[in-house]
Amino acid sequence: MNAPDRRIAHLDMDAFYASVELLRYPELRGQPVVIGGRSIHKPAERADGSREFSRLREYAGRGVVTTSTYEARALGVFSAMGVMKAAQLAPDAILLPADFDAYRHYSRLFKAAVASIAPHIEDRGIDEIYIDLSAIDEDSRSLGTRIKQAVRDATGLSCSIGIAPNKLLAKICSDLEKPNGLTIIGEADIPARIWPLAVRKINGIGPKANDKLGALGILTVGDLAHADAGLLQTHFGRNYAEWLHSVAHGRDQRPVVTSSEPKSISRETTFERDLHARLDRDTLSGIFTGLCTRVADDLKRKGYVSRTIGIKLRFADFRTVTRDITLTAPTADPATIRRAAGECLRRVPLERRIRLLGVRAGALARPDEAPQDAVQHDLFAT
Ligand code: TTP
Ligand code: MG
Ligand code: MG
Repeated sequence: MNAPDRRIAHLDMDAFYASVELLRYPELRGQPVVIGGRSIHKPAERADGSREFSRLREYAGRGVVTTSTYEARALGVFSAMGVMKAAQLAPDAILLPADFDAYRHYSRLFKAAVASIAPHIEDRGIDEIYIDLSAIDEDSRSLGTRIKQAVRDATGLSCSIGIAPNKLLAKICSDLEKPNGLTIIGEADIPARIWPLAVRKINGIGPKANDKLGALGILTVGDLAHADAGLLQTHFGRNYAEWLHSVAHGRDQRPVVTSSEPKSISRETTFERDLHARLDRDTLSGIFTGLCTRVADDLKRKGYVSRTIGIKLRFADFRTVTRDITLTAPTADPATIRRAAGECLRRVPLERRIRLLGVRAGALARPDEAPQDAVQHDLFAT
């Protein structure tokens, strides 16, 4: 059973990055627009003040689609698809580079707008939150409508909200009527609304579990709810089997955790062509320093210092390695991060060409929580 008095909302912004771009370029409304270009794809301003946009068909490179408008999705273009592939499906779609500062700005705005109505919020990333509505005495439809309006007033953007007895169901529901959805379900609606859905709609059933369930003939949440407990245990182990069974019945007790702090801040980049550690040394070094600077900027902007610096490398053969290092004192200083990341890099054999490079700052703390005695130099513990 779910606790009888809980009412949880999940709110997710619609086509978030793309929608923020449409605020800036309203003439693109109604068109297929894809976020995923580089800065050269920024629109050029003509003499008469109108803008000239890049089209997908002009793109060459290995970038992926970050997100797309619903008009682009109708043409088959979705997040994580290669931009070149997307260009085959929608050559005339508009291509724009990402502007993370703008997205972070609107992220803060929409969260503040929700907080003005319902302050019990769990931050789940740039465009989504859980909201515990249990203490608010107002019916779900009117409250949900009011929150959506507050988000629109503050940002000009639309979102979709699911309201349900718990986080699991709320998350599923916010997706059911996207975009601009408001989906409200109670316990009694589970068979009709949740059971027909594919099992991968459940947050926590990843591609592997999804495939395994499929092989057992378990395709929908309803199939899962009615699956034999012994069969599930045999294939998934006791804990996961029990979890599968309970989520299929829409049960979830997890609380809405108000101040969720990020565990790490990272930046990574996939190169236009695979780079060689020695032959492309200068290029690599410049990119590496740039990543460190961006991580340092992110830390400062978000108000954190970090105690572990790590790197990620993906080679041309897609093998991925990571290394990290613990500092003796936390930092947000780009030079310190660059030196620590350099230490990590020296611990990786670099015979193969490199496809992707990333820098991560972990073990985050607020500067005022960090010990003040260490100066930000020569901090390497290892
Ligand atoms: P999502 O909420 O998953 O997607 P969305 O807001 O673009 O569209 P939807 O209406 O379906 O919610 O992700 C939020 C933002 O995160 C998205 O606008 C861009 C970014 N993102 C990535 O950078 N890579 C990804 O693979 C995905 C899925 C999203
Ligand atoms: Mg979204
Ligand atoms: Mg989201």
